[in-house]
Parts: sequence; C-alpha cells; structure tokens
Amino acid sequence: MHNSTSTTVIAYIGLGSNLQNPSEQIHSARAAIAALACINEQAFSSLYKSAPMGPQDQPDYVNAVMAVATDLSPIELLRALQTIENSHGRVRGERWGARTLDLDILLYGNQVIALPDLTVPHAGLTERAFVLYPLYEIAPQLDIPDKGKLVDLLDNCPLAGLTRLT
Ligand code: A4P
Ligand code: MG
Repeated sequence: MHNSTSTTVIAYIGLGSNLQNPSEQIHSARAAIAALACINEQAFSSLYKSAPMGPQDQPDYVNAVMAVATDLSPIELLRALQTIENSHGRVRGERWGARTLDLDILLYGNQVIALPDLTVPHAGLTERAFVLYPLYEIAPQLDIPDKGKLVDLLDNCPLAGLTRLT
C-alpha cells in the first residue's frame, strides 16, 4: 500500500520482548521491518535489558529503538507493525503483560496524532527509560513534539536498572 500524495518521513519504532528468546525476537523483528516495502532502516540502537514495568510476575524485557525512513502513512505503518507482531506469535493478553513482540510507533516525523487507534508521540515515551535511552543513542538531538528536547526528558528519567547489552 502506497499513498500517492506521500512524502518520506523519519519514524521511530520501539521494539520490546520478554518471551521466547527476547534478543532473537528483536533481531528478527528488525529484519522484518527493514524488509517492508516503503521502509528503509536509518539507525538501530543497542539492545537494552530492564525489569518489567507493570505486572512484576513476568520475565525481564529486552528493548531497542529503530529509525526508519518511510512513505507509509501512520496508520499503514501501524498495520504493518501489527502484522509483524502477529507473525511473531503475539497473543494479546492482560495490559502490560508478557509478550513475544511489541512494536510501538514512538514518533512519526514531527506529527502529533490523536486517532482512536494511534497516539503519537507514544503515550508512555516521556517517562520510560527503556525508550528514552535507546532513542537518545541514535538521535541525541531530537525534539519531541509537544514534549521538549529529548535530552531534557532524559535528565528527568532515572535509569532504574536499565542495562545495555553488548
Ligand atoms: N496504539 C495507540 N498508539 C500507538 C502507537 N503509537 N504505537 C494502540 C502502537 N500502538 C498504538 O497496543 C494496544 C493498542 O495501542 C493497539 O491496538 C494500537 O491501536 P497493544 O500492543 O495491543 O497492547 P499493549 O502493548 O499491551 O498495551 P500498551 O498500553 O500499548 O502497552 P505498552 O505501553 O506497549 O507497554 N516493561 C519493560 N521493561 N519494557 C517494555 O517494553 N512494555 C510493556 C507494554 C509493559 N512493560 C514493559 C514493556
Ligand atoms: Mg504496544
């Protein structure tokens, strides 16, 4: 699907997994995203490990952030990412519960989007160390629409046990 009036936008995607070899899930999701038509990978962060936010009776998470250039619309990008989640065995259970793969649109250019199915910038972005630190690694100069400079958000976000995997 390609919209005819499109221009290329830089979008940032948050990847997360805490089931079935999380690091492998992240690598395989990266390959699946990069292989999509109308998407070109621009940057990919290190992998980061952290304790679960939300219910504690689940394994630690591995997270990363990917920058892509795309001419998919925001909703087309969301649907493409959901298809990849499903193909990685994602079963939607309790909110914030364990998952093989979670793909979130963190940013879509400098757009602010408030649709029933899509909130951009991602609602949790400003207070999640496992999003802000990998994002900073690949885009230190970033300004978050309506939220201010990434570096300032980072200053107010404790690492809280986040560790970079080598
Ligand atoms: N949706 C709205 N905006 C967006 C967006 N920007 N990107 C809608 C992607 N989806 C977006 O998502 C629910 C609905 O959000 C979708 O249908 C979509 O239309 P979901 O992935 O089905 O459900 P969820 O992920 O369980 O809910 P939620 O609230 O999105 O959870 P989060 O915020 O993704 O958190 N702890 C650590 N350490 N690391 C993690 O990555 N992740 C979660 C899940 C919990 N704890 C974690 C981590
Ligand atoms: Mg999600």
